[in-house]
This record gives sequence, structure tokens and C-alpha cells, in this order.
Amino acid sequence: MRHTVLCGTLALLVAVFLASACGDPQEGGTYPGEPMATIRGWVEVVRPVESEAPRACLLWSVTSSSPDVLTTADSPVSGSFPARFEIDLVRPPPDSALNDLGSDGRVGLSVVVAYDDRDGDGRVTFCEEGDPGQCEDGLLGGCPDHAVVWLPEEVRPGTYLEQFLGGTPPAGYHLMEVVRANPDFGDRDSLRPLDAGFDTEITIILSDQESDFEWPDFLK
Ligand SMILES: [Ca+2]
Repeated sequence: MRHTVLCGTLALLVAVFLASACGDPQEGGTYPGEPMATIRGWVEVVRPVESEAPRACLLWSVTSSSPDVLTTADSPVSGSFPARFEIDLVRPPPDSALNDLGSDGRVGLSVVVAYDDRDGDGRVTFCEEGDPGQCEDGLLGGCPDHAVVWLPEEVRPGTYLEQFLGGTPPAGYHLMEVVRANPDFGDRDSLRPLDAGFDTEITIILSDQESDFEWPDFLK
């Protein structure tokens, strides 16, 4: 049951990823400055995927708006596998990446994904609506066990966000671990802080099989 649901989630994610018409207007151009945080880790090939130019980026899930995903912080993946990757977060995500929970606060939720930069323009290239032939890039995989969280304000005690994030972290970027829901109780996946924060190395897995990914359910 759960397996089926999560496979469907990835299929939806890929479809939305390719269909969404939002780029990252804040990512181009001038010298970006010192990073606010850096995500580091490895890229492992679980099943062979075809890509001459894999890149990694953050895929933000925004449940309260349309389009409901957008990407930031694009970075190349270089070297032979298992390859290293490093993504500098040089600025906050745009406000359009935030989920507004009203009195519970605002939160940005993202996962690290890898994609095939087929047109070599160094960013996710989305298809034109109604023209599937323009889908230049495809999702290769990602890191389903960690999430990158952006908090525009400190989490207040007693809020839903405190429960969801396992505490009251301050404003800023946070690298967190996905806590899987217990299917016996029917609750939702949540997150918890990592003691080592962004010093934790994470793993992007590449595979052409959806069943290799168990994405957190907040991506639905
Ligand atoms: Ca591209």
C-alpha cells in the first residue's frame, strides 16, 4: 500500500517537475557572494541512468500555490561515480517557495534532486505547456531521506511547525532528516534536526526505477 502510494508520488513529482513553468529568477547573473550554507555529499548510481551532464538542485514543494514546485541552487555533479557534489545556498529561496501555515508560521520544504541537463544550459529546462517535445531535462534521482528547510522566522513553541520539525529552530537554512510515519498509526512523515547540521554528508541516488525512491509524503 505504502509502496504504491510513494511510487505514485514520485511519478507525480517527475510529471510536475517537467511540466512546471517556473525557473529560478534569483539564480543567474552576478557573483553570488558567500554561501549561507553548503550541502555536500555523494552521488551513487543504484541503477544505470543515461546522462552526460548531471546536475543537482533543490526542488521546493509548495502545496499552497500553483505551480507547486520550483527549483533553486543549481550545481554541477562532476567526476566518476560515486561522485561528489556540493551545493552552495547563497540566498534565501524566493517567497514563492514558502508554505504559509497561517498562525503556525511559514516554511520552505525542499529535497535535493539530480537531473539530466540535456540542453546544457546549466539549469532545469521545463517543457512548454502543450508541447511535450520541449521537455529538455529529466529527473535522474535524488535524496529522499533528507530535506532542506528554509525558515523566514524562528519557529514558535506550541505550533504545528514545532511538531513537524521536532523543535523550534531559528530562522535560516536547516538540513534535516526525514522521519517516516508509522503506517500502523496513519500519521504523516515529519522531520528532525541533525546534530551535525550541514556538516552531514547526504547521498543522492540515481536510478530509473521509481521503486528505488521513498520520497517524504510532504512532496505530495
Ligand atoms: Ca537545462
